[in-house]
Amino acid sequence: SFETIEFTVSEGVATLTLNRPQVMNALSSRMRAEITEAASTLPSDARCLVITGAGRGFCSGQDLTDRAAAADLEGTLRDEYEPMLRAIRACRAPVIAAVNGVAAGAGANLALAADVVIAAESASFIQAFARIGLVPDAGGTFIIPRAVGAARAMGMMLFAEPITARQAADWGLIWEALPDDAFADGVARRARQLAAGPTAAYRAIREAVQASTQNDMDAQLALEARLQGAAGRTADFVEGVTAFLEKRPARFTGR
Ligand code: T3D
Repeated sequence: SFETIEFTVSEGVATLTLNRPQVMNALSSRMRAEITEAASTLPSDARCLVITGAGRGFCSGQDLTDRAAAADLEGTLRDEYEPMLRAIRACRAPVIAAVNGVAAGAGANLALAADVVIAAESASFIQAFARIGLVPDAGGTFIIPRAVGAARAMGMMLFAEPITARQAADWGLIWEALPDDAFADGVARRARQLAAGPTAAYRAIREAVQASTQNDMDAQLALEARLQGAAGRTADFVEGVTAFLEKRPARFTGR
């Protein structure tokens, strides 16, 4: 069972709460393993995964109390961070990062690995790495320049200052920033929406968008055709078209 995260499933929505609030949910080795396990073994009734933080922060990145001078950073990234990020990107169901408070270092990049990032207005994103003499990791140098362009990515990483949730939304780094008092309801509404959606099509959409960062146009067209072929054979597609023709909302089952 989990020690560093809370994991619940309710009405199709799995919620993973980073749960070391006394250290702003800093990532320990154990926490990385638990996030990886939870995201890669989602129960079959879960059709959306929400990742959020307990207390006033989202995640403060690597647990720095863990880091003696001789820590093997390369090995930690390869053996612990990479599987965690891949588990999120390859999760069977769409992933929402519900950024309730500050997201720093690998904690920011954990959030940005999600499919949809919703932040409370009081939250912020810090590429804190350079402050302690490190390089942004956990996928940050892949995701951030593609999202906001090189100029803003460089500024974020070199100055290592907090970017407000509003700024992050204005730059296209995240989906939206919500007033704090509307945050929980806003996240719940989007989570319910995704949990009631065509899960197989969502997975294919995520795969296509992720692949678009590496593919050329021809490869991407071929991928779209293959994924659409599979989507066209799902029960949800039949239901979607039938509901449209019957002028009623679709009742997707995720298959
Ligand atoms: O393997 C490898 O090491 C390579 C991988 C690296 C990945 C990384 O993520 S490197 C970057 C690591 N993270 C940081 O550098 C961020 C460090 N934290 C902060 O800059 C600030 O704490 C925050 C901006 C996140 C929040 O600031 P604030 O003022 O709201 O809170 P605070 O008072 O600084 O923090 C509250 C407590 O959490 C405090 O403990 P205390 O004084 O109450 O006993 C603080 O020490 C603790 N805490 C915060 N972040 C971490 C942490 N403890 C351990 N590790 C942390 N990352």
